[in-house]
Amino acid sequence: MCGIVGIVGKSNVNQALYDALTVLQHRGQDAAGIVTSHDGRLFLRKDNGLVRDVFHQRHMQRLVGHMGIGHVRYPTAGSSTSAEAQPFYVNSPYGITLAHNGNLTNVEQLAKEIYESDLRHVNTNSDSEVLLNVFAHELARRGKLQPTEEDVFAAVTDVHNRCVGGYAVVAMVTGYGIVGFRDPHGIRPIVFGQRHTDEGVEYMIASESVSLDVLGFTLIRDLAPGEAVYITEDGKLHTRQCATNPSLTPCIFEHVYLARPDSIIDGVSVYKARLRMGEKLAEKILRERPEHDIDVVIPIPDTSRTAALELANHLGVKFREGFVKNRYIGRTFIMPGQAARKKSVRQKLNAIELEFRGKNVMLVDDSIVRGTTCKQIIQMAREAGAKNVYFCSAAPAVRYPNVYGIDMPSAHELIAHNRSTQDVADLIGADWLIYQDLPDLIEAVGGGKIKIENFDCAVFDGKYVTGDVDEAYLNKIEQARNDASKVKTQAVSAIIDLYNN
Ligand code: PIN
Repeated sequence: MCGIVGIVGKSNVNQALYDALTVLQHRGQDAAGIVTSHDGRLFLRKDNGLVRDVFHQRHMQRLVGHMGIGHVRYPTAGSSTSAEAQPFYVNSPYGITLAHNGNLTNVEQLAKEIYESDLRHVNTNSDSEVLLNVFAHELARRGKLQPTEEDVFAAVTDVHNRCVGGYAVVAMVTGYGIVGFRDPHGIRPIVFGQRHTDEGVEYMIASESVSLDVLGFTLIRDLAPGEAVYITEDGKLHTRQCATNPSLTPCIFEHVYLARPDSIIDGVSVYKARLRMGEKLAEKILRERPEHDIDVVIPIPDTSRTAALELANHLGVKFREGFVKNRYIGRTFIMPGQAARKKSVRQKLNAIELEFRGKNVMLVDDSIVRGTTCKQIIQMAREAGAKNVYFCSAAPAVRYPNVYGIDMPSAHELIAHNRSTQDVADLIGADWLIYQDLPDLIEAVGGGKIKIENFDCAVFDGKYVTGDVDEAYLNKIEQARNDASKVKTQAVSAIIDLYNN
């Protein structure tokens, strides 16, 4: 998962891009980048690290220009080098830079076409660089010295015809403008908005509406699935539907955990959706055990708080903060003669004993993925003296891998893959485990004021909306993710060896 932003302003946009990226930091902490354009030149800074660590005064001074795009990256399999930080750049045509959130499922086919037919070179393993080259090729094909909005939209149409998967994209055509577009299923989120300044109207395109709010932009709307928005350097905004068969099936997991609660995606408040998840869970608890003996509802910070609060309200049970999170967790240093050790949950979370001692506690988390963290948290609750530890997941069981750009483990690492609820309860050590039912989650997100009927729920039901994901594809990504984690382990051992020798 990643965060993207693009701004066409009336004065330098470097600070605004930086600020917007800090607001999107929750979408990726692995790498960050900004590119701006001024007088037909572009200026790029990108590296691994948090936004505040990647950009120093000297970098910001160089990032001049009234328009630019930015990116924060989440580590995904095979994308951990700084060469794969975004935005990516191709010089022809016009000088195009691109930042992408999502994942293309036909990347192998595209990479082959780019090399064999489009005669283009791709230098990394990133599907975003492939996407950039497809877009650049399709724009170049128009053969214009100066691209018009018609040319840009035609190129996006061709991108839709060639690329399959989830993608929300911002791309800058140096000296001309910024284009934003969303895949024909609208899997990943993208919005645009405007703000008025003395010099005129400025526009922002971003992954989440919260980055518009914080920078004083007002939301115009989400891009529709398949739609593109093109803002020229002099501030003219054009939109166009570029897909032939668009249909909205946004990723439901954005609402469960990825997005900030103060964002509004496709008209749905993430915060409200999470409140409704809590309400639905409470109803399920009351159906399963009308005579339940829950003494207290305790959220596992931070995402689950909203759902846990409403769950407690609906049960008429006390809501208490039982865990405190360390907001200033430090780095892990590898010392000579020591192996790298992962930070334990205990270093990140600490229990307030008086909320647990002698009580039947209902812990609430947004989801159970690997099950490793929640197992340790349940153990902590027991050590703090809980009588019974019950566990609620605001999302249904995560049973299948994600292929549209969320960094999730491969199937065999998912604790619920091929397992029943009782199996998972036993493995994590819960006295009672309640998962949200999928129809309830869909109703929680899509059943508010704005109705959305279809979502990408593949991690819960194994149905991939792009229709091209089969057993063979899933096996391939399973293998790739395993290999990537092996490479990582080998890299860590190599560093340790270096210290030891
Ligand atoms: C919570 C994010 N949330 C916590 C991510 C843990 C699964 N995990 C998914 C629960 S927050 S486990 O955003 O950091 O606040 O299944 O691997 O145990």
